[in-house]
Amino acid sequence: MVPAQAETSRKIKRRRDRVFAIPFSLAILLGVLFGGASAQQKPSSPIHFSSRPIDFSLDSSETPQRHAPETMAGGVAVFDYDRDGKPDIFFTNGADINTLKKDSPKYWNRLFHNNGDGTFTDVTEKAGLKGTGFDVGVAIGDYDNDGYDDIFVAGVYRNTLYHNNGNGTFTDVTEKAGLARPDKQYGPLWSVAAAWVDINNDGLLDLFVVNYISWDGSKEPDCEFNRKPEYCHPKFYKETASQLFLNNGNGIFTDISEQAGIRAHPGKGMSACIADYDNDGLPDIFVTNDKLFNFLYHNKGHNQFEEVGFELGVALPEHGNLISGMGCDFRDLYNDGYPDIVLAALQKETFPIYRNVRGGAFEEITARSGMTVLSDPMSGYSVNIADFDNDGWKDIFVSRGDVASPNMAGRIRVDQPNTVFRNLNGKWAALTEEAGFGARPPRRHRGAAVADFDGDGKLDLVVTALSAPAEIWMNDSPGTNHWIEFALQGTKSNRDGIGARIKVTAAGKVQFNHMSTASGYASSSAVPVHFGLGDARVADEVEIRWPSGTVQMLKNIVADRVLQVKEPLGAVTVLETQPAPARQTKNAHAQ
Ligand SMILES: [Ca+2]
Ligand SMILES: [Ca+2]
Ligand SMILES: [Ca+2]
Ligand SMILES: [Ca+2]
Repeated sequence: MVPAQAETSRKIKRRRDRVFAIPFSLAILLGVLFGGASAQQKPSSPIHFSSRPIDFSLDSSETPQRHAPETMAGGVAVFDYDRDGKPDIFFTNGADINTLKKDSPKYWNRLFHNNGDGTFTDVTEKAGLKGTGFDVGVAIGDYDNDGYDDIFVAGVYRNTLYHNNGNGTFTDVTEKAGLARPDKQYGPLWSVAAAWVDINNDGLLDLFVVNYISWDGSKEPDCEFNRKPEYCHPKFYKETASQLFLNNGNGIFTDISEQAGIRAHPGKGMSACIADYDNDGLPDIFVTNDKLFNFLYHNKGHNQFEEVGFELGVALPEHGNLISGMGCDFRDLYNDGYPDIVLAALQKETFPIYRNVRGGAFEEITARSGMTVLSDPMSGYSVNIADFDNDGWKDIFVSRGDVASPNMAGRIRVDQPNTVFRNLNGKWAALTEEAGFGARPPRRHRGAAVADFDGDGKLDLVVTALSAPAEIWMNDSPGTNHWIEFALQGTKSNRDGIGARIKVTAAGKVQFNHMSTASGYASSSAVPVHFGLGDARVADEVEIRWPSGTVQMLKNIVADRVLQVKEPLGAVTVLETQPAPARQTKNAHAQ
């Protein structure tokens, strides 16, 4: 870099720093700085994002030795830790790979408070969330039902449960909760992800922990590319088993992995996503594995699961080859009431889509839906299913990038841009440059979470990338479609309403979603359940089936707002909300 260029880039950096601190509306006007669409120049793509900076860089301690955890970091969560109605951001971060200690602030996990104007303030130190070890995944859930969402962090050899004290601080309660014990069989595990799920609908969130491979940094296998160390194929490492911890309700968890039928299935787990695929009222668990078949744990009740991946057709893609299963999401793409599965994998493996056929089986429709052709050249980590253009059809965001180190850049595309796949009634349009993702350099993207950061009803994204700044993508899609969000409050059910299934009928169209904070790679999105409504200004009928079994009906719900919904105490209730006089954006209530 010649000095003149260096000077220019420093100036640009200073300008960017300033933009970070200025109000959101002005930042939109200056959006052209980031290559996004300016206020004058409306994007033509139906789904479009503009880049915003945030002062976090993921540091996984990349070394020339290429230790496996270095390329698997980067979980991120969105959740409203202080209950001010605006989703905040928590990033996990690495540590020194040799000591597995965060011996520098560059390795700290970070909590950012959402100021509401598109800017975020780092509140990590006050919150007590710096962390201690090499962290990877994060799962958000209010495990003690006190109204404040808590944080589970999955890491290499050490997981952490942080209790949210409700005053902006968190306490590490891992030991007390019984979650700090090394596994009897496997010893210290490398956990990459977790999911909060109330497996027995007793109102207490249980914890499913996804463990990856058996790893010892001092015994790393020798893998090379062009005579340089390279990250090894997972076949060089032994499998480990996932874990299921039952919430006893007194702040203590019991490991029931063995009795529950989870332990009998060791794998190389990468992510877990949750849905009740057969609509029997019990949440089921899908687990992706790296170069192994996927698992689908059917919940049989009484804290028992059976693994039905092969039986139901989700273990492998139809070509029958093992793929590098990465992140997943498990939601209804076809508005038929049965949640479908999407997972990300590496190039030449495609991003498989399994369509749920009335709860009894899954049909792989990757090729038929056009996804094979679109995703074959891509590598991806996170999958997040959400309706980004509010047309009533859920789209698929994939954070892209390869597992390989930059040394392999001559052979494969290591750094990649992100892509959103727009749902065209079951077919897909891959939007990359069109969606604005070319505004930032391609990276090895990892974790991703979805939230409406600025309250405009358009779902935004936060994405991490290895050895690079995190990315905020503000949704500035051009349409004026309507939307509604449900912020659930369980009473008999868990406070977060995780597992609640919502059916919305608007202008004769029916759609479904459910509350789950597990989506993406190592990531968690703990936000209200979002529906795009297209032209409809009113949701005519809303049916909420709570995990307790309570069915709640709401009628004539005016769109374009977040509706706070409390689980009623009666068995079945029908409530109508009066249409609001003017277009309101926030804080309507139903009970
Ligand atoms: Ca709590
Ligand atoms: Ca089920
Ligand atoms: Ca859509
Ligand atoms: Ca937004």
